Amino acid sequence: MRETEKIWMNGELVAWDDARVHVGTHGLHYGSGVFEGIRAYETENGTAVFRLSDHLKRFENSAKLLGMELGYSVEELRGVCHQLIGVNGLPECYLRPIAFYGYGELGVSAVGNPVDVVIMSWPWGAYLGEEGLKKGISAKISSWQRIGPNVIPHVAKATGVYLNSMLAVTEANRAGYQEAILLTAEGYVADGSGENVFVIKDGVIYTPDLSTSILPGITRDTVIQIAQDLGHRVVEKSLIRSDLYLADEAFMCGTAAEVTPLREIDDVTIGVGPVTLELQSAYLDTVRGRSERWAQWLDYAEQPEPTAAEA
Ligand code: PPE
Repeated sequence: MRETEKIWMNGELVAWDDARVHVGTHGLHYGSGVFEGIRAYETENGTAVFRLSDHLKRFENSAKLLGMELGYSVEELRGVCHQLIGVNGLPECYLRPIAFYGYGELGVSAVGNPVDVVIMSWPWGAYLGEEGLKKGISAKISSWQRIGPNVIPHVAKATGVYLNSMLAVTEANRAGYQEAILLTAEGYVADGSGENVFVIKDGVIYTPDLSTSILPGITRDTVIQIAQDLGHRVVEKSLIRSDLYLADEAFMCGTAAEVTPLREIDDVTIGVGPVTLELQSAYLDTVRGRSERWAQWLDYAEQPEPTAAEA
């Protein structure tokens, strides 16, 4: 990862190298944390963070599901994100808020442990490669099942949950695929290791509904709204692996992955289709502030006051 100047940690801006924790940190031992992934894009009117408040509300909900007190409001964290973008001077970046049970007691119960809250920002290019965005990626249905709603709340973007994703994507990468798609214990299509999944069949766009063990993706919600606005029919329902193999088109989406076509699933070629490319370009126009229709989703960094010479 590319280092930047500062990291915000428990209320203070600290130098990148000084943002450290003790090895006795609860979150390190038990994965007891929650996090977010947010992108800020360069637009004609300066840097804009995409759906910042929605991400921070999900952060707050994730913490609530773990019984964790963040100690900062959404509005306060929003201010921190803007401050960090300013001090790190990045026109485009990925923001990573993370909160975890800290150093206090060890033992699985988190009662009495302090909570550390941190926000990092750094430049992060195309998650699945520039080539992946254009030509699509290959994915493997994982032999690992996606965690169920009564295992760990899948609605929470919790750090420990990502062991599930890590096993799946590592297995897929070792087998020569770029991503993994996880099914639920019942065999329904859930998520990629870090993305939501969509298929297109006979002109209709399908994606697993929120009661399947998926992360309620903000990009998923964005894509659904954009697609409907463009006149497409979007159906949220349970999908099985055959729906993937028989799809006319398929894609994955997420903050990091944006809209990435699924060119191949297991050994079935799907290719890259027109609806996927239409949605990808509409999504990129939206996040880069080129679409008036969705201007409400862009949270612009404060513009510096014009200097006397410019005014
Ligand atoms: N499902 C999973 C399992 C997931 O991790 C993500 C985001 C999504 C769906 C899409 O959610 P959203 O970003 O709100 O549209 N994954 C984040 C972390 C990736 C990582 O490697 O770290 C992300 O895209 O930022």
